[in-house]
This record gives sequence, structure tokens and C-alpha cells, in this order.
Amino acid sequence: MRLHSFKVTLLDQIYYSLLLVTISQIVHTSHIREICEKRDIFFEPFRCQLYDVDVLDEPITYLLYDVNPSEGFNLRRDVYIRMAVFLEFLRTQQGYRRAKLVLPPWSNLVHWRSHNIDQTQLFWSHFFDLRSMKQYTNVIDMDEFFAEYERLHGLDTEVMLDEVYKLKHFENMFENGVFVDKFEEHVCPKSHDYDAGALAYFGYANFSTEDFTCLHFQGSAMLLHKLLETYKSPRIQHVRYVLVLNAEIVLHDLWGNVDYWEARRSMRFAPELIEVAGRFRADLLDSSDQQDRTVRPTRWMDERGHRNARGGDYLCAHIRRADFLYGRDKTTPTIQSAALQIRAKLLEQGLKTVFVASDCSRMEFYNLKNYLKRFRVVRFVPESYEQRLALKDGGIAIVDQIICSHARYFIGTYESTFTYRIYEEREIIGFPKELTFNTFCKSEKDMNCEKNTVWPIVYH
Ligand SMILES: Nc1nc2c(ncn2[C@@H]2O[C@H](COP(=O)(O)OP(=O)(O)OP(=O)(O)O)[C@@H](O)[C@H]2O)c(=O)[nH]1
Ligand SMILES: [Mg+2]
Repeated sequence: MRLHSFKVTLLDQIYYSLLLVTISQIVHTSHIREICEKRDIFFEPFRCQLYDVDVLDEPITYLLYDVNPSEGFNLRRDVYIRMAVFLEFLRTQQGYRRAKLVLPPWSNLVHWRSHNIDQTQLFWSHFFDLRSMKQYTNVIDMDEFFAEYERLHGLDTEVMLDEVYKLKHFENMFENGVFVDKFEEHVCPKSHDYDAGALAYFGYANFSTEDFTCLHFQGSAMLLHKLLETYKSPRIQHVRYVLVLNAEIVLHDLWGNVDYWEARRSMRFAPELIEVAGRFRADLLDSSDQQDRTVRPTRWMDERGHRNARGGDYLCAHIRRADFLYGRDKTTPTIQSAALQIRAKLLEQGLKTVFVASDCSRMEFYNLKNYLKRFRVVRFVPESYEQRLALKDGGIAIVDQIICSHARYFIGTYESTFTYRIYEEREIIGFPKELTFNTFCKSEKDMNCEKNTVWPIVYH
């Protein structure tokens, strides 16, 4: 009898616990809703995500940013990584789980010297594979932002930003000799950015704000979370628009860690640019991914660390000229010295061809060829005006970078961000380090000069 009652209680207990599990699952699934957003009409018409219902109560925070106009293309790519890694962190925080990063268009960068072609307000999709970037975090191009704004607020409305922060370094970065993360308001100087509510943002005439704050700022991207919390409106907001100007002031949380490399790996180039570079490699350098052992998985998430890449039978030299001849003349070689250093490497590597990526003049290139008469010296030049118009200066620079990323051996310019981006690309493709991390010296007579830093790739 006692045994029986024990059995009943045990069965009862099992029954009740099963019931509880079922109920809690119903409750749990009723907390989840599927939200679908319109995407790319060809590849992924809709992206659906499961959201907890309480996440849906949170506002959508649109985080826009911009970089100091004088900064070049390749530093801007680095600022993007800081912001993307930050956004990925922010989306884990309560109140920000639906945050999105809005990509600032590219407009008339100082190094883009083809003034006969229109290079204003170019979207990121012109240079990068946005679908790939979206697989790292929730980023949208400016045209997508406008479409979303229109959906939320109707056609032909001004874009009214809730908050704009213009960042500036502190005059004294070290307080009592220590660097502490902090920000502090200061009186805004007169500026072109903002005038009576109207905001100059990439030449768009429809941006405005009533809340423009100037801040001294020092610290990593994570400090932006504190900033967003500090200035959060006490009103209930369904959507919040925040713009950070001079985002290059914001530092990396941790440069070169796994997060950095994931964001970096997701920044694959636009397929059209890869195709142009691929044709050049095939036609002029007899180089292909199969042959060169540079085949990459279709998705960056499937990449694994290795160092088996071989590269095509050519050396690539990135020879930075233009402003480097003035600002960095102590470390930038003459064309003759660069030629002599290239020659030594070609002989050492048993190669006969050098691909030159450079912002040099035609005259400088002509001289370089003359110093390397016994070798083949090639560079990428658009085959027609139409192609130049389609690629634009930024696209041509990326084609150069792609071709360099597939060379057997690479040598770059000291302290050039352009060179650093090629190092990274080759790290992702999987070259042995010694075929990548090479730097020109000022003179071929002093090859013990200071070299660029080696930042090897890391994976989870
Ligand atoms: N096509 C082409 N353009 C180049 C080359 N090197 C430099 N440029 C142009 O000059 C710009 C250089 O500016 P950044 O991209 O900031 O790189 P950097 O000036 O080398 O490095 P930092 O001064 O440290 O930022 C590039 O964005 C290109 O527009 C090259 O090899 N090929
Ligand atoms: Mg620069």
C-alpha cells in the first residue's frame, strides 16, 4: 500500500512536471515573434529574425556616424570596424537590441583625383559586399536608411535626428599621467556642420536636428554605450536617431582580437571589383585562385586559419607616393631605391614579374620601369573611360589591393594604411607571414630600417 501510494505520487510528479514544461514552453514561445524585413530582391528578399516580445518593445536605435573629411579610404575602413564591433556589443544590451549601424557614404575623398567623374555619396555596396557585412552585424547602407525612414515617417519628410555628438580630443589626454576613459561637454565653436537646426551631412539637404552637442571624448567604442545611456531621453521613444561626428576619435576596444578579425573578414569586396581584378590576374599575370591556392569559402564564417596560400607568379609592390613624399619623406624611398629593392626581391624569390600598386604619376611609373628593364613591370589601368567611370578612383584602388593580395610576395610602404589593409587581406587568404609582412626601406643601402608592425590574424 505504501509502495502503491509512492508510485502514484511519483507518477503524479512526473505528470505535473511534464505539464509544467509544456506550459512554460507555450509561455516561452508566446514571448517570441518573427519579424521580417525587406532585403535584397535577388538573393534574400526577406530576412526574418526571431525576437523576444520584450525586445520588440525596445526602440530601434539608428546609429549614424562620420569621419573627419581629411581621412583616407583605408582609415575609414578601420573606423568602421570599431563601430561594427561596438554595435555587435550594443545589441546585447537592454534597450539597444534592435540597434542598427548606418554606413556613411563615400564622398569626394581627398585622394580621389579624377575630378571629371562624379564621386559623391557613393554607397558602401559600390565597394563592399553588403550581404557579407550584414552577416557580422546589423549594418545598413544610406539608401536602405532612407527607405526605412520613409516607411516609418512617410514620404518627403526631413530626416530629423534626435541627437548629434561632435567629438574632439581632450587637450590633455593624460590626467596625472594616466589615460582614463571619459567625455565632457564643451561649447561648440562656430562650424559648418550645423547652423540653426540644419545639418551638413554628406551634402544631403534634408538632415536636421535640435540637439547638437560638442564633446571632448577619449576612450574606446564601449564608452559610446555610456554616452548613449547618459543622454537617453526620459520620454518613451520607438525609434531613436543618433549621429556621431568625428568617429575616428573613438578608439578600438581591443585592436586585432577575434572580434576585430571577424568584422574585418566580413568586409569582402563587391563582386564586380573581384571580377575585374580576376580578369586582370588571368589575362596578364596567369594567376587564378585554383592554381594559386587562394580559393576562399563562399561565406567568411566558414573560413579557418591556415597558411597554405601560394599566390601567383608575381611580386606586388605597394609604392605610396603623393603626400607621403612630403609628410613622410624620411621613410619613403625614391623611385630608384624602390626599384633596387624590388629587383633584389624578384631575384631572391625567382620571379620575373612585378605588379605595381601606386598613386605615383605616369612619369614616376615610367622611371620605375626603366630601372627594372630585365623584368616585366605591370600596373592596373582601366581599359576605357567607361570602366573608370564605373569603378571610380576608390574601385581602382581596391582592384590594386585585390591583385596585391594574390601575389606570391608582397612588399608595402612604411606606415601606410593602404599597405596594412593588403597585409590583412593576405592574412585572411592564408599566406605564410614572411611572404606578406614586408616593408620598403628609405634606402636599399640600409635594409635594417624600421618595418611595419606584424599583426597576425586570430580565429576563435
Ligand atoms: N589606385 C591606387 N590608389 C592608391 C594607392 N595608394 C594610395 N592610393 C590612393 O591614396 C589613398 C591613400 O589614403 P589611405 O587610404 O588613407 O592610406 P594611406 O594614406 O596610405 O595611409 P595613412 O596616411 O596612414 O592613412 C587611397 O585611398 C587611394 O585613393 C595605390 O597603390 N593604388
Ligand atoms: Mg592617408
